[in-house]
Formats: sequence, structure tokens, C-alpha cells
Amino acid sequence: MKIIKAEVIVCAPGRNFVTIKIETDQGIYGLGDATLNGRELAVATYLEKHLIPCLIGRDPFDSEDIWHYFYRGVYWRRGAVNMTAIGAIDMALWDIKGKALDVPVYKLLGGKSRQKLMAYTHAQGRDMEETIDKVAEKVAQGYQAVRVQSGVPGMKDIYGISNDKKSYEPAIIGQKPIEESWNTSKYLNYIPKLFSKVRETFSDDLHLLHDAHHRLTPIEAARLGKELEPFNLFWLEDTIPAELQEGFKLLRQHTSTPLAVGEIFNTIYDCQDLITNQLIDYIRMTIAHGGGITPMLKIASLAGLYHIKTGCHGPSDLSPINLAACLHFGTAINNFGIQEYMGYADLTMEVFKFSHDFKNGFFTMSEAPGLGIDMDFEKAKKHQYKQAYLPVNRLEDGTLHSW
Ligand code: GCO
Ligand code: MG
Repeated sequence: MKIIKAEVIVCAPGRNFVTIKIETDQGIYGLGDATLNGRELAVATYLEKHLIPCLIGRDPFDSEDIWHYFYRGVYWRRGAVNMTAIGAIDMALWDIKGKALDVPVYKLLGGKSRQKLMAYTHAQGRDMEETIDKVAEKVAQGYQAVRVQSGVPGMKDIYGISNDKKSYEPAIIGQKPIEESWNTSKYLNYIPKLFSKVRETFSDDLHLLHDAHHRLTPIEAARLGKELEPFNLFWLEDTIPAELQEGFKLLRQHTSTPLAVGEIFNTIYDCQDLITNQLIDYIRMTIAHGGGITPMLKIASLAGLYHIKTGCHGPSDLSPINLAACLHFGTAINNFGIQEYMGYADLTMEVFKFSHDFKNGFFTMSEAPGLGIDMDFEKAKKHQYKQAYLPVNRLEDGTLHSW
């Protein structure tokens, strides 16, 4: 089998998405998600100008060699743009392999390690009351795991909260990022009170998660982790900036709250020390930004040695193709932990066809060959890309802070 053509589809059904479509001489095509929120065109151009020309003529079954060809072979390594492009190609190759053999991808990765996959969703409110209502809504929908984010008294904009009550979309259309502001002390004073109320309102069995979005110093994160211990979180995510790996040692010594990190990592080298030193409990890298299914299997194997589980990043700013790839991966590996799932806009689901079933907080896999996804290419064309940026974040005195 040979790859004869590949194209990049940039479209915006509900929001911007970048997709690679790889076509073979046997009439089978594969799809891969290449969306890197706010930097979409960099990945699209890298794919079009540099990677696709070298793909033509290759056998899609040689996915391991193709991966190394684009990783080692280009000399320049790592980085979000590079790894997202390689990840999209790898995803599409596994899709082709599954379709060619008429099996779902998970069967090629190790088969069924579980019958269903638990997902967590997001609940967010502007204040404590609204947040509790939102958690109740998600519980009523059957979710057993809910990420809880809330507006903080005395702070105007905050990560994860939608001001217009619609579903949260952090990338704002425009020529420049909008600016948000932040006050760590107000946040740290409020979050334990919020979780105390949430735990008091809901059963002990409800899994609660929280994302600090890289905004704390190690000692601040240690205080938060410690103060949240009585409320028994499933995980506390991205407390300190993820590149500050030394900080995790300090944090880990202070708290038994489980820690999750990795959504901005893109290679095994970003998490190797965190895993081998047992400084985290969940690795949150995702298929699209982590370089594809091929390297993610290796990361899961390394993590498995240390009883660290996966919790793949799965926001609505990655397409349903990435979600499908995460589900195949999560089905096949032993150390699946949980899958993030925020749902998608209706427009998104009109363009992306997704065959896996979701009910009461769990996914079950369809037996469709490949990744079990497809795209309406004609409809996709109707929704044109518009430049959008993630916000930047400043402390109240104007100092630039992590968003
Ligand atoms: C999450 C993430 C997202 C990111 C977003 C950036 O845990 O789902 O933190 O909300 O902010 O994916 O594009
Ligand atoms: Mg996050």
C-alpha cells in the first residue's frame, strides 16, 4: 500500500480545527487531528510545506519508521508545532491501518483492556452557588467525575469560566490575545472553601478534579494540595508551570493530593523524570500534541511501571479525531486512568462524524474500522478559519503571569 496524496483541511465548525487527510493507492484514507489552539496555521504550514512531500510514496503500515523519520530525521526535535504535526500524521496512519485490516485501531494496539472508559467533564460557575448548580447538572447527566472551576470573589476574569454562560471557549477571535488578570492569594483563600462546600453537597463517591492552570509556585501549590486533602480529590492538575520539574519534588513532599500534569508536554522527555521519580499520579499528554499513538504507547508503558495512569487532555479545542484516538489508546493500555471530555458544539459534530457511544459518563467503543471517525469535507469548507488567540494573563499590577 502506498500513500499517494495528503492534504491539510483548516476549518472552523464551531471553532478552528486543523485536520490531515492521508490518501492511499487503495482508496483508503486516514484522518489525523493537527489542531494547536491559537497556533493552527504554523502546524498546517509545517505539514504542507515540509512533511507531506516526504510522505508521498511511503507505505502507511511503516508507521514506526515514518514516526522516526519525522522525529529524528529532521534533526530539530520536540516542540508543540513539530510534535502536533507528527502526531496528526501518526494518527492518520493508524486510521488507515485499521481500515485496511477492517478492525478498530484498539485491536492493533493490544485489544480490549476494559469494556468502557470513564470520562470527566467540566463544571464551572461564576460564584460558589452557580458552581454547585453546574456540578449538580453534570451529576444528573450521569457523570461520575467532574472538574470543578469557579469564579473567585474579587477577581474579574478567571480561567475556565464563561462570562456569557455559553460553553467555555478560551480562544477569542481577533488579531491579538485578550488580557486577563490574576490574584493568587484570593484564589488560594477561596478554593478550599469551594471544595468543602462541593464535597458536603455531593456524595463521597463523586470524583472531583481541579485545574490550577500552571499559576502557582511550588510552595503555593503545596499549600493548596494540603488544604484540599480532606475533600479527597481525584486529581489536582497543572499547579506549577509544567516545565519546572524540580518544583514537583517540593510539592510532592507536602501533599497526598494526587497530581496530574502533561497537557502541554509533547515528548517522553518532558515527563520522564516526573514518572521515574514518582512525582505525579496521572500523565495528561494527549495523542495530538504528544506526537501520536506511536510514542504515547511508549509513555504509557513507562508510566505503567510506576503505577502512574493516563488522563489524556481532551478539551473541545482538539477535534473529535483526537478524542477517538485517545479512546482507542485508552481501551488498549492497562494503565488508563480517565478521559477528559467537554462535549462539542453542534456545528462541530455536523462536520466530524464520531461513532463511539457516550452514556452516563462512560465511552464504549464502536467496532467501526480504523479510528471510527469521518468528516463531511463539503460541510467543512463552509466554515472558514478565523484567527483566534488564547488570552494572556497579568497580575493585578501588570506583571505578566502564566495563563
Ligand atoms: C484542560 C485545559 C484546557 C486548556 C486549553 C488550551 O484541562 O482542558 O487546561 O482548558 O486551557 O486546551 O487550549
Ligand atoms: Mg488543564
